[in-house]
Amino acid sequence: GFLENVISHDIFRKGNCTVSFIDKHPELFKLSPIRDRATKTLMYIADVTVNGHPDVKAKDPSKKFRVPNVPTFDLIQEFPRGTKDILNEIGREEFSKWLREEKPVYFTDTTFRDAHQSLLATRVRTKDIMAVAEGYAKNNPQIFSMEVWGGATFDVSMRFLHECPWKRLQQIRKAMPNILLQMLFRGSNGVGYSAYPENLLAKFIEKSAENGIDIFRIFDSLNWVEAMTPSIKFVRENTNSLAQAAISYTGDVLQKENNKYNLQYYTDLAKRLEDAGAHMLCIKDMAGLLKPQAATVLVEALKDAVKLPIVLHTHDTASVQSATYLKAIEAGVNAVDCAIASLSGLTSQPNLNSMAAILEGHERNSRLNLASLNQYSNYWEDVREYYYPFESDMKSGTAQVYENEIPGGQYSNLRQQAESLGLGDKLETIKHNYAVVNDLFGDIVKVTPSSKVVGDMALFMTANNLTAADVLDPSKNLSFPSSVQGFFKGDLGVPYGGFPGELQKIVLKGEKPLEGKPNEHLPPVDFDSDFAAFQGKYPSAEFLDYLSYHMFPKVFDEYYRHTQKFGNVEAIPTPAFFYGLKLGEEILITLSKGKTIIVKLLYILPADESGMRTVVFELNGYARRIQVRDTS
Ligand code: 3PY
Ligand code: ZN
Repeated sequence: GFLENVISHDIFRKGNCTVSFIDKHPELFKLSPIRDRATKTLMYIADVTVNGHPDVKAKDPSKKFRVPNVPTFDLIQEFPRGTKDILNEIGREEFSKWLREEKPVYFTDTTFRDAHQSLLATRVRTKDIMAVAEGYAKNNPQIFSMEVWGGATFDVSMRFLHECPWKRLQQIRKAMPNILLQMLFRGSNGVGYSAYPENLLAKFIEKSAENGIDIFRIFDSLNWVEAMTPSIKFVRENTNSLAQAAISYTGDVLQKENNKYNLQYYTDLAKRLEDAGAHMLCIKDMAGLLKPQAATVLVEALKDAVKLPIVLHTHDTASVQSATYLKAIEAGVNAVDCAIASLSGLTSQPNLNSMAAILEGHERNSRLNLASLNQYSNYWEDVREYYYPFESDMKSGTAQVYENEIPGGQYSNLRQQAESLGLGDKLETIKHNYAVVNDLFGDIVKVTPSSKVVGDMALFMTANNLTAADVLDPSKNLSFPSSVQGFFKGDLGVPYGGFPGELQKIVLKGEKPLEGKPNEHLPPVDFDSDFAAFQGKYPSAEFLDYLSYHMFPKVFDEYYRHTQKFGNVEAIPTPAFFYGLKLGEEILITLSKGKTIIVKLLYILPADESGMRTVVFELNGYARRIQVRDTS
């Protein structure tokens, strides 16, 4: 950088160099942007190679990766007509009626969001998605929608992948202009874990639509309609997108006695969400509890109760949810959520490829391109290997989920959490306590973030060997986890049927619970003055970054600093991103259109007395030395 600038400077080359030469020529300190980016990229790779990736706990040095085969597609071919074209042509009210009346059943593909959230701790990187996005949209225009955003992806992409979630969305939008793009939105909790001010939610929804979201799947972690209504309204008023209201399914609708979540409960909710302005209704079976016979009853009842199209989401934790889909399809459900074969099953969604195959010849068959889907499954099978440290060790479906009701996305997380608390061998107790906590809390809906509260409490009970009776004994004076205190204070709203009063008093220790909606007490964001202050602190950040910051201030701050130090790491191939380079290994990195660098790791010198190591690369054929501190 600097030295090369000096050596190549005219004055220096002519030998006219005086002592003040450097002071008088500030341009010597300017590096070309692409050179600067290349250096930052090398710094990142050098660091991961020497110190390992902080997120990868157990690296397998013998691991070899296959080169994933990207299915071919025609680069210059126009995008075939898809659901996005239909929405654009007829508008959302007509679209909603159209879908409701369609004979074939449609498929939402969750591969880019829920599938990897539930199987790989949400770690799939933009680069691996973008390698297939355009081809997928061209080869599979029959797909109803792609779930690509929201849920945990927003947080994880910044926190662990050091990527901008908005840029991911923009790129997918560009690559898939013919298919509806969908996100999961947690109602007043946005894409976070607690309530946000209403004007921030409104702005977030507006910008999400502007950047590509066509369908907002909106839920509340306690099925509290009041908390979902504003989001539905913002979609209606601030965008041309579809508001898909989701009812989180819990328990068993067929259970005869003492059923808090009976058919009436669901049909009432559905009507209220229709009245609130939803364009579509989703049965969100986040734990995979909806049994086949229950699906028949529930789908038929909801179709009777409302005029909206009904879609069904589930997780295949019990490994029988394709049976549920078949029953739901026969009962008239309009769309179901599936994941590409190699990222399906267990805590993820049912298998898209197999569903397509078993529907061949069925009167509601929707003629998916099975041969193409199988090629994409092969691609994802190879790419999945990159993410091996994030796999859960679940090997088969479990019928225990009907007892513990743990959501798919949480199931795989719980083991990691248990291990980090030194409770790795107590997983059975934790799962059992999860159900005990649910009873103590009065049988609540468990989905992000209420599921996290139940999980925290189950871990707390397990760690401290507590029984339900201990928890209910005020003389124990327990210091409950902060999420549990917040829950009983009303941070997430009020559960259906109210809080169990006795336990609430014990947890709150005399403190008064909040009244009204959890975000009612939050002051609105003053966008003008606040954004200016934000830019003062983060000079190269933009308005979308500002929204990211408001969702996750601390995570954004770290993401920003990472970007300052290492540049945009999105372009680094996934194996190098997580595992660094091996000696002699060479990779291509496309930093921007037409700017590809060739990076080869030549050697690494031992640490000097101050703990620094020199990593020597070949960059486009020239040696480059990078200094990193060895912290390994
Ligand atoms: C999320 O909120 O991220 C979920 O996937 C809930 O099911
Ligand atoms: Zn889900």
